[in-house]
Amino acid sequence: MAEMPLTIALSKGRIYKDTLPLLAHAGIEPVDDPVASRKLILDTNHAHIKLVVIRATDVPTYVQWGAADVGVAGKDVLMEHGSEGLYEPLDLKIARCRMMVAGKPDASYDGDNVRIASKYVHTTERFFAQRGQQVEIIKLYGAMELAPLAGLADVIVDLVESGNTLKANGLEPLEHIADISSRLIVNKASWKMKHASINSLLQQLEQAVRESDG
Ligand code: PRT
Ligand code: MG
Repeated sequence: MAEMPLTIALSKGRIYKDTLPLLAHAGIEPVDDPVASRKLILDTNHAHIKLVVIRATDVPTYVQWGAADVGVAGKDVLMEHGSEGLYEPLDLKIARCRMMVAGKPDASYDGDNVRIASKYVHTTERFFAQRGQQVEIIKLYGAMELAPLAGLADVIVDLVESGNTLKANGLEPLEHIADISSRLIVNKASWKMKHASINSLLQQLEQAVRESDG
């Protein structure tokens, strides 16, 4: 019996790089390199398994709509996108960082009328609403660190790994919001329809994570 086709959505960059060894552990290897080939759909060593390489923020959308059966997405992206139509069965423990409030060392952001720049507008809104603070959120698409320096915002909400980017711009992490890592996500209908192959992939990835998370 031919196996049912399986599409896996990944983003280029650190998620792709860190997911490859986990997939290899599950016996899945891409035939082309997405950077060299510029292909968006990559064949693998299994005829029925394809990888699609898309923007990190688009991965939950592809999986939610079933255009990909499974995907790998950062928890930051998932918190912002919401989990409709998705299961999140496995923490892959890759691409780890923290979501933080950051700003100038003397920044104050108590009370209302605080302006916060971020690409995570929903997550930021929820975080401050939970402690009863109504803030003004300015949506940015990149270079968040510039916002406090340019007087656009009092503080930012962004991802911090080493802290070097903040430091290079005279900013500091001020408050922890969430620990971030990448998660395996699965389309809910695919989970039912393709249960055998997705479950076997899940188990192999689980084992790969256990072995690499020493
Ligand atoms: O194009 P776009 O930037 O929107 O997305 P992308 O495809 O480039 O995604 P990518 O590769 O930047 O990030 C994919 C995922 O990696 C994110 O969704 C996170 O879950 C995870 N991740 C882990 C990070 C970082 N660490 C990280 N350090 N994503 C981004 N950063 C950035 C951060 O935004 C800041 O600009 O790195 C800078 C901080 O790093 P340090 O080491 O200087 O603190
Ligand atoms: Mg990026």
